[in-house]
Amino acid sequence: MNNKEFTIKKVTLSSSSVNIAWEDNQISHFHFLWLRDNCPSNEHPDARQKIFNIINVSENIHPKKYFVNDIGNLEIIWSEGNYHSCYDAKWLKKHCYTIKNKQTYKSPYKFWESKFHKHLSKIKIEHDDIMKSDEALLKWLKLLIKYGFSIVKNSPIEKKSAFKILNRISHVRETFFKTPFEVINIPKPNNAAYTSAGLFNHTDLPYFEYAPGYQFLHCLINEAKGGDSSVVDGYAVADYIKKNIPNIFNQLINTPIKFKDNDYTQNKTRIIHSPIITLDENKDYSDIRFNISTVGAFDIHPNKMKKYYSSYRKFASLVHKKKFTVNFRLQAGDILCFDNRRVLHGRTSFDPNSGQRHLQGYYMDRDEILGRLNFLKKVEV
Ligand code: OGA
Ligand code: NM2
Ligand code: ZN
Repeated sequence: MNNKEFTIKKVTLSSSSVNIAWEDNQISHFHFLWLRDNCPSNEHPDARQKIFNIINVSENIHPKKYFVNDIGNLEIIWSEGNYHSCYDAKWLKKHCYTIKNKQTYKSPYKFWESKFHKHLSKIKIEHDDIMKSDEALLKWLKLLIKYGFSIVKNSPIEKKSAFKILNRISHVRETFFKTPFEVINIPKPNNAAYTSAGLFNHTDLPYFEYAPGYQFLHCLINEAKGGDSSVVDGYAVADYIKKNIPNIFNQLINTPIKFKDNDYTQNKTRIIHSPIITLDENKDYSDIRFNISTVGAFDIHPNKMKKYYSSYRKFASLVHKKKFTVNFRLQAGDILCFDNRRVLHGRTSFDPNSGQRHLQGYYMDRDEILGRLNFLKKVEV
């Protein structure tokens, strides 16, 4: 039995839409073209992709006949081609754009600051639980969206062993650093990460047009003096700037700056211009792109340089402020997981002669996290 939410009380027609009054007193208007375009038989049953082209009907298409059938679904016989469509009432309600557009946007993100340090148990999750249960996997994915940050505890410490848990989500994003990339100090380093120097809070690979969505740093051993970790919620910083210094916020969302990589081991010179903060279609935060070590010489207009530098310096200063930084030390078997286009990360310098330090890094696209989450949540499309 359908409950009230999905039960059609009454159907009427207006000049361009089918209007449904539901038993829960909600009202939906479905445009004729929208209904014809979304007839379930338009989709290939196996390929699950549309095999109908909307330009094959006219803009004047309308129902010749419509009714609610005896199992409560909407049936329409169209004015063109005598075509018959049957719509599942539940599907219609769930996809109702009249209702959806009345709702105000609710951000999926929860911002955090330094104080979050006391609540890190919220974002910690056991390796073996994720391996064994889809429920734990779902919890992990939700943390990665909500906080953009999670620490997997008690993972094995064999080299490359993080592939197994990452493959519970999906495949990795390959880059020229290879997968995993080895975070150790090496002679003649081709990247600041491959030294024992401290790293300012940053997002990785801002010189890629499409910077990796997520990063996983698997700690195999951390026995050197120093090498402590820091993370900062870039969205929280952006939001602070938006609320407190809106003129600087406007600079940071509207001014593309140069990021570059000219790694001496590569035969590529990567150059990308992008603002530090980008927003999505809901004006929510989308990407933070920031790495002091990888900015090129700015080439913005001379009239704007001075003003831009003060915005840039403000951002750089806030992402290193105590107010926003969560500090901790990675332990062998931890996997530090974060949204690399939201959360900045850094480390203090370490003394390579005092003990060994080795992290293995992996990237994954946001598509994989979101797609897997939708699947496990059984989101209908
Ligand atoms: C990196 C990085 C952090 C660390 O490899 O990009 O930021 O703790 N490493 O070594
Ligand atoms: N590593 C760790 O953006 C960067 O160059 C950060 C990336 C070398 C893959 C470091
Ligand atoms: Zn990094």
